[in-house]
Amino acid sequence: MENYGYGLKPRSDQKQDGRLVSETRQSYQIGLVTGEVITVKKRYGEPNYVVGDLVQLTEQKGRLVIERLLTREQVVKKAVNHSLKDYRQLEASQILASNVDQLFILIALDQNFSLSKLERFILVFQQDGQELHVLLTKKDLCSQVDDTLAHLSSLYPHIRFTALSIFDDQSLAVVKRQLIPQSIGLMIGASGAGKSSLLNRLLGQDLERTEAVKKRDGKGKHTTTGTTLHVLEELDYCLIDSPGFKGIDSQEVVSAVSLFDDIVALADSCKFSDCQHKTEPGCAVKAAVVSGELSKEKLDRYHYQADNIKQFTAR
Ligand SMILES: Nc1nc2c(ncn2[C@@H]2O[C@H](COP(=O)(O)OP(=O)(O)OP(=O)(O)O)[C@@H](O)[C@H]2O)c(=O)[nH]1
Ligand SMILES: [Mg+2]
Ligand SMILES: [Zn+2]
Repeated sequence: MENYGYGLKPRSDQKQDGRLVSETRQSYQIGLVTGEVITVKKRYGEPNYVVGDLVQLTEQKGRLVIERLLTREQVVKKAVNHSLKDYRQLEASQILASNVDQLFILIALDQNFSLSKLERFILVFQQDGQELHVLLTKKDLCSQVDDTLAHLSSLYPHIRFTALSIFDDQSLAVVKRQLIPQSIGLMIGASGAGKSSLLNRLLGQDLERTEAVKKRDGKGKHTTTGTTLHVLEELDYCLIDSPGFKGIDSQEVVSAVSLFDDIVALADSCKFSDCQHKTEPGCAVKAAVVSGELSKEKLDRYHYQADNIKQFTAR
């Protein structure tokens, strides 16, 4: 099978399609079926386009411009940063990327690793129609990789966890095998998690800038400032690098089901439909902990997230 650029199919009717690759204040970079990337000027009054959008181009005064949006599905919204006081600032352009088939959440296995942060990423970002992978980066900095993986997999057996290091070719090969050809993947995670480093290793060249984390607190320096789609030619894959999140709150309702499907199912049998599984009588979830069907740790994790996420819903 022949590979075409940017996941585009050639059209016979003279129309030219493009894939939005990145943007600056004044222009968009658009990938073409030929593999070429062109710059098109933003036009006053046109809608906002986002990385991953499939667009139709048209010639105007001898230059290509975006005529219309063709496909924007499977969008990933930006995490909300509540330090932004201005609501309009919050509302502006909430989409991080579109047409995302596979979502990669990156969390570093360094001294800042936190189970609750990992859970929050999954709860906020997992959605139907997108394959989720959790990549535990910097495994070379962790002395208990196997124990951590075993613990995570026992708590959340339906989530795919992969530990990797950019210095370990074998783990990079595992990641490569996860990339479904002719699909688009998006990497998200905190600053310093190693998104750009992984991208560079998969590309085989350093196209994204990377920077050491701060010595003081081990946090990243917000090195990547824009969202950019890169083509991994060998794998016939588009991978999007994104800027690290400052916080991971959501303005939308966060459902328990992506992480706590077992508790959601058990809750159907609780006496009260709004049971919190704390002190209520007739609680099927607590009964399951007593019988050993559900681990106490899993219920503790559930309570922790339910108490800390503003718009948490038990379904
Ligand atoms: N030890 C170790 N360091 C790594 C690994 N992956 C990335 N790093 C380092 O972590 C630091 C941050 O990596 P980046 O790739 O810039 O992180 P990022 O997620 O792109 O960060 P932002 O662009 O700020 O969101 C760099 O110094 C990398 O060299 C790894 O597997 N092991
Ligand atoms: Mg980066
Ligand atoms: Zn209950």
